[in-house]
Amino acid sequence: MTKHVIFLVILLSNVVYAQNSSGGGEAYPYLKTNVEALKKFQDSKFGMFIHWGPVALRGTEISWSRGVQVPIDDYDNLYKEFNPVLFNASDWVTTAKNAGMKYIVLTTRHHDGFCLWDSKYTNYDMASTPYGKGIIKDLSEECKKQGIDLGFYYTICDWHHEDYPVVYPDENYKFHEEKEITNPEVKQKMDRYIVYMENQLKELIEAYDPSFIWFDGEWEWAWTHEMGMELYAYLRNIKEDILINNRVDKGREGMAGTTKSYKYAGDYATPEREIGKYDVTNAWESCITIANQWAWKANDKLKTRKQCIQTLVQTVGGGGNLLLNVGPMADGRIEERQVVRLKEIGSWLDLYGEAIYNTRGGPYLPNDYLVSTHKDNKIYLHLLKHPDGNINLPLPKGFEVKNAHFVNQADFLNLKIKKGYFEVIVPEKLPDSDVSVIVLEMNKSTINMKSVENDVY
Ligand code: JFZ
Repeated sequence: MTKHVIFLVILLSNVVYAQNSSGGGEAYPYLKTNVEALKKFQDSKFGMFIHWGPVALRGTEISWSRGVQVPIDDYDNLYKEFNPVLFNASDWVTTAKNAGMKYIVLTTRHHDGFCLWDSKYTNYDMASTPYGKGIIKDLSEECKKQGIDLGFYYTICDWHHEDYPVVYPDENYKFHEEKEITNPEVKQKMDRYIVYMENQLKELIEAYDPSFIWFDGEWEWAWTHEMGMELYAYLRNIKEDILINNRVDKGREGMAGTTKSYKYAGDYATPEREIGKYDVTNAWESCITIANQWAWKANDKLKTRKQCIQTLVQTVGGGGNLLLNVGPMADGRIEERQVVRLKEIGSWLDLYGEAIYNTRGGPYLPNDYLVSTHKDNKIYLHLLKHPDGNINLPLPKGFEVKNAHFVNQADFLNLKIKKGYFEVIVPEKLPDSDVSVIVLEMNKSTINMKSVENDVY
């Protein structure tokens, strides 16, 4: 009997947390996203994206500068000078950890084709540099040691590989429609190229046990919906609980990154360079740079503390995760001013982390003044600006507010309950200059709370 009750509770809690996601797409509808892995991912909220490679020697954008600002011949030989003697996995992971990040996603291979590990399947890799060895082994061991999840960015396009048919730069490079390959020679090359990718991905998973594979480059014409679903199934077959972003398939809607429909494979959506739209049903992660470029650039304009923290709370309040990108320098270090900025975010999270980690977005729809998160019997109101006096919000249906106070402050704020509304009087001086957080203690668990429109604040 108790066994059945326990089973039922597990089943129900899965139902509560189960997000709509495509998983295997129309070819593999039974290949559902792993529920526990997705829950852990959504609980962790904040990760570090790392874009790195020999191009850091030039300070231009990774891959996109190949054949544009940097002649192809120069670009493809940069690895011969790439010797990041100051790379220290512990420094990178500690930097992420001190920022309050729970996972790291590293560009194992970007569109320029260079591989950051020692790959059996190519010599265009770290082992062929003066440094002489891959860096992913150290990084994965350090992540395990410090309790940080590790994911691998691996792009589908490789503009350096002889079998890959798309050439960049071409005249009007933009998102391409998928196209059937009619030339049998090209078809043969593409088939060989897919085997190359599968081999490398299997090599990465077996050697370093990543939690996520973060695909990219799926927009090029040579990649088809069928290829995407096959690759998704191939990887889930190697590691059942791996999470794979929606760029494995063709279902992504531009930079907004949402998935067009369940016919496409993928476990979460990937808005790029923007905070995703409010969506507490589907899993998503915004990737945003701490400076301007993905890869390191001297004097690249850094986002302010306020921009970073507000981006984080707006993302989480909208139901997503934030993957904040840093580009380490050619010598292997993360630039000091970036380390300092990341530490500032971490210090904010030391105080306000309870309003971020393990929460879900909403119930209030984001506006210019506030975003909200919730967990247990609490709603958190993250203030992006001073509301000038008071906050006036509709009560979620069936809930009561017991009291209101700032996170980490014992004093209750002045609270007035009106018909269907409540009002919190906000003191003139807020505890944090960039984002202060008010906790509303509710009369019951907020877990199944529905979203609430808030035309007033
Ligand atoms: C892609 C990458 O190309 C970029 O370098 C970075 O890794 C990011 C996370 O993902 O972003 C894109 C995708 C498509 C275009 C530009 C940037 N495009 O087609 O112009």
